[in-house]
Amino acid sequence: MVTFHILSIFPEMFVGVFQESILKRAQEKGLIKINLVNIRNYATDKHRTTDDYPYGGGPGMIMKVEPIFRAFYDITAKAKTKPHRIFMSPQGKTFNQKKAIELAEKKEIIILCGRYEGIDERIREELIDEEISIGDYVLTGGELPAMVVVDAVSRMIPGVLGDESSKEDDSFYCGLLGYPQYTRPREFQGKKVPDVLLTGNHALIERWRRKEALRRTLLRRPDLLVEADLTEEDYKLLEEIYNEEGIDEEKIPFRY
Ligand code: 4FV
Repeated sequence: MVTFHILSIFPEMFVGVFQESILKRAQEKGLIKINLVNIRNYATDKHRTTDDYPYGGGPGMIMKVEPIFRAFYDITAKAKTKPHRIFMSPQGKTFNQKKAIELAEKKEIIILCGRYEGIDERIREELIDEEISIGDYVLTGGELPAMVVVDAVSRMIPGVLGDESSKEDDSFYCGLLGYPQYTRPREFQGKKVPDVLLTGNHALIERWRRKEALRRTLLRRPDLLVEADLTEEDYKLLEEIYNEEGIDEEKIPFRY
């Protein structure tokens, strides 16, 4: 089981998100535990202040150090194992499936959600093990990024996804983008489902899916192909794709 301790001044933002579908069932099955912590509960002044003006001037406000330190100490004191402490910020390493798989091995995870212009630097220095960004853009708070991380990590915990094999087909899980999927009706507005998918010939279907995953990755994310561990069969499929896509192999922007 993974316990997520989420520190925010807007913990109610998470309620709806974690009370639906897969994440709701994962909590019911005891595979994940979500502990929503309101940082304001650790502010001791009568206005329960969690932010203040930046030293040196400048726009906006900064999250104060004391309430966050008290919250971390309180959670860490109660935790069974030493929590892995994450701060969501645009200055962090960009989140990806590899990181989601790694974090799914943890027992206790603290996720600090920033607001305003950010946090007092002493929090980063003393309390944070790693900083994670969900992308190169600036949000109003770290809550949405925290939801993204909890969702992606939870999917990698055995038993959370109904059918474990479904994660094997995930984009990025095997280093490639996903292959095209179809369901009924067999024909829609003249657009037919590829015949191969109706053959029941699993080897043929597997080959087609691998080829389409390679094609999509080559055309949309060639950078991923460099990282992906490709088989001899994959190279043959890529040859076919070059010819079908009229791609001059010489122009292939990378060698693998
Ligand atoms: C963010 C991101 C992000 C920065 C200022 C919250 C905001 C505000 N977090 N990936 N991109 N955070 O934009 O993780 O405090």
